[in-house]
Amino acid sequence: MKMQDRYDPAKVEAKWASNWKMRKTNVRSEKELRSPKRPYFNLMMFPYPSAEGLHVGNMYAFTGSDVYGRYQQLLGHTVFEPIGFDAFGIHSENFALKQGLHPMDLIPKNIENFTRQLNAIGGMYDWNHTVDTTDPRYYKWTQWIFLQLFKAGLAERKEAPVNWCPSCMTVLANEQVIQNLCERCDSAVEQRLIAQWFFRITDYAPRLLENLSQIDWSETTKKAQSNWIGKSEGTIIRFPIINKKNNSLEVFTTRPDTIFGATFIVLAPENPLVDTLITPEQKKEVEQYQERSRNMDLVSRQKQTKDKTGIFTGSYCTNPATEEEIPIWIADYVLMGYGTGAIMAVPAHDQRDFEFAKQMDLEIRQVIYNDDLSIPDGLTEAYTGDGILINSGPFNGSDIHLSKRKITEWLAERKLGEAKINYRLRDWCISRQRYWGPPIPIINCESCGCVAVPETDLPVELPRVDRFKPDASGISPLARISDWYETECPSCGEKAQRETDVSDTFLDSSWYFLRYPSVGDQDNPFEKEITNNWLPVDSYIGGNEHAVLHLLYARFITMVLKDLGHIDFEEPFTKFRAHGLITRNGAKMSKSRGNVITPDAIIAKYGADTFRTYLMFMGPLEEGGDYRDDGIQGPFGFLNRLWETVASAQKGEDLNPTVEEKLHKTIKKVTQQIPELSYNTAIAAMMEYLNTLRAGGRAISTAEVEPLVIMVAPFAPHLAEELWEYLGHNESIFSGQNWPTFDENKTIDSVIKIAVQINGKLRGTIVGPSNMTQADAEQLAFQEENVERHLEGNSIKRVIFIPDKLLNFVI
Ligand code: ANZ
Ligand code: ZN
Repeated sequence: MKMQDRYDPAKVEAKWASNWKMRKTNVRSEKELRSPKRPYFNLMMFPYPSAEGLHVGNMYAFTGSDVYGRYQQLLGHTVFEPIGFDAFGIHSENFALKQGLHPMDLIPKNIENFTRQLNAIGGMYDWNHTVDTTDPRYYKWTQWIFLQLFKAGLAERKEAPVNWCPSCMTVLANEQVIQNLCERCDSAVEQRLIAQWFFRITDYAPRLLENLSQIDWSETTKKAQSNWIGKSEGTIIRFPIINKKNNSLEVFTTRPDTIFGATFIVLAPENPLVDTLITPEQKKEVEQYQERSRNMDLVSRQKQTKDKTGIFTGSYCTNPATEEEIPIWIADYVLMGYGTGAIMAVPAHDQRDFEFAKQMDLEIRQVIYNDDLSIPDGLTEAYTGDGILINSGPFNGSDIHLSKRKITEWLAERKLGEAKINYRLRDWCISRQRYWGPPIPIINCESCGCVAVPETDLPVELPRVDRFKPDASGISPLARISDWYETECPSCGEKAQRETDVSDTFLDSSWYFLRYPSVGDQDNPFEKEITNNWLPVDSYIGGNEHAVLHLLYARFITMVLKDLGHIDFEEPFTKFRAHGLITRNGAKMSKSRGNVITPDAIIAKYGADTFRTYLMFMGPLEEGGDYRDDGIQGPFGFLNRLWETVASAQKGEDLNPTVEEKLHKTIKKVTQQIPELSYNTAIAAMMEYLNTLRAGGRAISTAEVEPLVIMVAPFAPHLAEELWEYLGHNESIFSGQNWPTFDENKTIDSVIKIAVQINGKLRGTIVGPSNMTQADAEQLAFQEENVERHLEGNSIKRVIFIPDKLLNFVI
């Protein structure tokens, strides 16, 4: 074969795209799925196919993951790299509404466009194993999963206060409310009481938290999950209610040590106990206040504002520690959904209680003392620091940490309380009163209650409905179609009605990775043998915005499926790395700024290989980077020079000694940096090597260029294939274990000398490789007799180390 002298990316890329397709390079065959050789499941987050097409942010994430997958393939793994479409949900539905289209017409078009773009970027996608969550052959199994949870008692319908977005006209999960606003449309969120389906993810809170220590995930992601799960160790304390025999109210506190300072009680306005506590005089005001807080969302109620509101119920209870009568109030800063929906207020040591007490003129009694505090003047704000107990009867003088335990024990002995672990995590509300989702497979029967649709009747297909716009009633659009929802009860055969809510898109994406290798199986959601071969996922790279939504739900569903005996592992993703974000010329990329990059135009101009290489060259993948419009020239020049160099290389095995040393160093560096996702430094090392190779205008041998072609392959796969073929190989560069190896000895620089001083006086020299660490240099210095003698009996105060030059001990 002959090479053109000029690098023509469009031609090369078209050739290899069709070649891969023809040779099925990226498709895992039935045989490979069943008896794979060194299988490696390389996952990336599947996109929702928007009408705008893929943006640079998507491309960045997909390329970052694809580079990793291709690298694994070159190491000799059989890599499975599927992609699919998360096409249900409010994004698509809202867009369709805006454009006056039907999602059933819109989605296939978008998927087609996405597929074209995904192919253009050169990912090694296995298109024989793709999923579209809106395909009944897929959501049949999403519904099946719902039924497994339902049958296991993990799905339940209950009335619950929910976040309601008046603009999207839908319920939002807590995770979708950002500072009181709807994540999607920025409208202020309200609270509503609706019957909803919940998954009991809270049952799994301890395990979801504990397992975090066993999985290799980005620290930031693990931290976000652990905060979200929010384990809190505290005490339940019972306060007997005055004039109500044998009745007491329970509070949850993390500060039982402050009980002697609890001067009043506050209940959440919606706490059912309130009704039994209101005295006739207070009835009107309390009910007005309850009404008022019903209209507030849960998020802003937790805000730290100085203005506290609340109403006295008229009732009192006894503080079991002081035996004093203290008033019971209601206030919206106490939430029903956490702890017991009631708190003991300790204004001296809790800031919210402090502000409330100031506002309502309630007693503030200090019970923790610390030298920094002056008691006589009183507190100007809550004191939340360390200290010892005062005004606390038998516990005076003991420190707060010890007192927490002692007071909890003291209460437990009197049956007034006990230790309790609480979690912030709430149950997962999975029903949506919208159209564009899989119908929840339940039939509501008057006599039998909620009955599961028989598995043999799945899928419950989403009918094509033209009036799918939600309205303010909060009732699902499907509830308008009696033809669809009128049915028979599978249990008693009487007239019954289908559930008209659809499920959350996060349910669709909680198990898609399980489906990929088993796509096409009509009888099982995932086949046992294939699943065991390929799962759990080896590497998952995606956005950290999914840390507490998708990634937590996927872990939960996997754990449940394990417990129900459907799979053998409980953590879906062995390794997860969160990629960073990219900006453009320093600013966030957004449509409103008009600075969004259209990948198509850049690919048309420079080719996908240059675009990929540039994206990966911007910075470490986990940190993201800044897209500078002129930045692409560097990588473009690099690939052009590589082309030229290979085209002019002479067939031969000879390695120039300088080149050889540089080559081994480069292989070492690239091999170390790729798994760290420091693609930018790997690319920089390859650029340097190419410069070394081309320096001096000497003749270059094919043996000198071939390893570079392989190392470039994850970044510029089409170009690498073309050069590989040119170098005389018939098989794809990705078809074998082609990654080059390095010889450690050849990566060591010629030896250097370092002067060793003690208090500035030369006492010896050490000899070793350049770039020695301080620790290594010290190690060698201590072995020098003269140095050792001068150091003996002295302690080293300071060490000055100048790499490759000097080591000075100050004694
Ligand atoms: C008395 C106390 C004294 C408290 C003190 C704090 C400081 P975490 O760590 O988040 O679990 N609390 C309990 N239930 C609540 C609810 N439903 N709504 C609002 N606040 C609630 O926080 C536990 C603390 O948050 C509890 O400990 C309680 O206030 C408050 F010096 O009880 B504490
Ligand atoms: Zn029935």
